[in-house]
Amino acid sequence: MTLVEELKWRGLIENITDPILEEKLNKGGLTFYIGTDPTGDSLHIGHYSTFSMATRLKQAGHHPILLVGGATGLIGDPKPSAERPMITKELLEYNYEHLSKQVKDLFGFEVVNNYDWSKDINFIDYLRDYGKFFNLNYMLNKETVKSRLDIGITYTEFSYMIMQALDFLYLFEHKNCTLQIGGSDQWGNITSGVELIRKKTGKDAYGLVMPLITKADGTKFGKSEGNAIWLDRNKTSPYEMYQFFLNAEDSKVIEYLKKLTFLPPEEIMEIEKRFQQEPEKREAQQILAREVITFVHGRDAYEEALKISERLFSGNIKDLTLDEIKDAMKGVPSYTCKEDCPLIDLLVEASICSSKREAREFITNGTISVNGEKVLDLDFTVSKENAFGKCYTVIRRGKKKYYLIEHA
Ligand code: 629
Repeated sequence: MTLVEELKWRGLIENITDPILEEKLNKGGLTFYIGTDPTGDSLHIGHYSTFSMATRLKQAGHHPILLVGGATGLIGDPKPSAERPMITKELLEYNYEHLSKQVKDLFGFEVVNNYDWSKDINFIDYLRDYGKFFNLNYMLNKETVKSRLDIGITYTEFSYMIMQALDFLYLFEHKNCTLQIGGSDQWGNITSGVELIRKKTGKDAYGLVMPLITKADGTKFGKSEGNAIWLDRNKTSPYEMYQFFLNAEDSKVIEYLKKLTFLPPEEIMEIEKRFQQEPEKREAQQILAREVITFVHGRDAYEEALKISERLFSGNIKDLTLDEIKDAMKGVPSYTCKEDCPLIDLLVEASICSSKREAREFITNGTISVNGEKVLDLDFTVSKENAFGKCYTVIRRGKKKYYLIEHA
């Protein structure tokens, strides 16, 4: 397979600005860039999916530049739903530092900041040197702007595409960067740059966009219980990430393997065959989790996540350290217990059971375990003394439902 054939097979190309780009991609040697705005202090799995494309191109002999938008982040890329609240310059700087470090550590790309070349452009020159190249009808026809016309868009956000176009022109002229890539939501911004370069220099530059990854119902991929899956392990632990991928939908998991991992096509096809025969084994999900977590957090973190997951599943919770328990219990329902409490009462208070009658029934039929041990004694008391580290009691109802009791 050529590079382009492989990218198509993986479903990573939604659109390109010129068919000739395919040849250039197969040949190697292009300098290209992808940009991100420092609107948060960490990348999330959505960014990972597009940045890993940059890694693929790098592996095929192209040179990536990662732009972190110290200037564009101050303006805000218009999103279809509403104007973005402006973030302070201090917060932007804080995010910038974290993001650029994260990208360097994770992907090892050269990082540039568009603030460096945008900050000194004076307003009159901006209108004379660049504004003249942007026809209003052209701008109004861009998807992002069109979708905002009825609800409203400020002049500030309306100007965003010009800023991004200036970046492309700058990198074209100063770093011989001839290609910009991004998710499909970036098509309008990228084509603005291609046009500007053509009008200003008479030369060709190219754009490539990837489809945005979705769940089976078409909604955004990368959230668990409404929270984003972050690449910063202090915001999303490797174990949480493990659970997220383990729960990938059967109808989507092969697509995710193609788009998010670097496993060679033959291997993915083999996994797909085995998966079709025994989907209940969830082997494809396990491999997906292994590959992404190993890339993002390293082998050790992956193995620890796996260990936590296996011990929770088999009920061997006693073998986990206090930190691992904390990690594992992030996001499970929790309840703070002020003093030692009969299990029956606690089950109701912590909403683990709906009534004392139900609590009694669950205990008697062996559905409830406390800190990894089945409890059949109706008079059992949950105590701080017997809690993990005198802090946490873990209650399991049935095979999978975990609850965390914190002892105050
Ligand atoms: C200046 C800023 C540039 C080029 C790009 C940019 C950022 C761009 C943007 N990107 C998204 C982001 O910052 O808003 N205007 O969160 C995000 N991106 C990765 C993918 C994306 C996109 O970082 O392109 O499609 C998500 O997968 O939404 O000169």
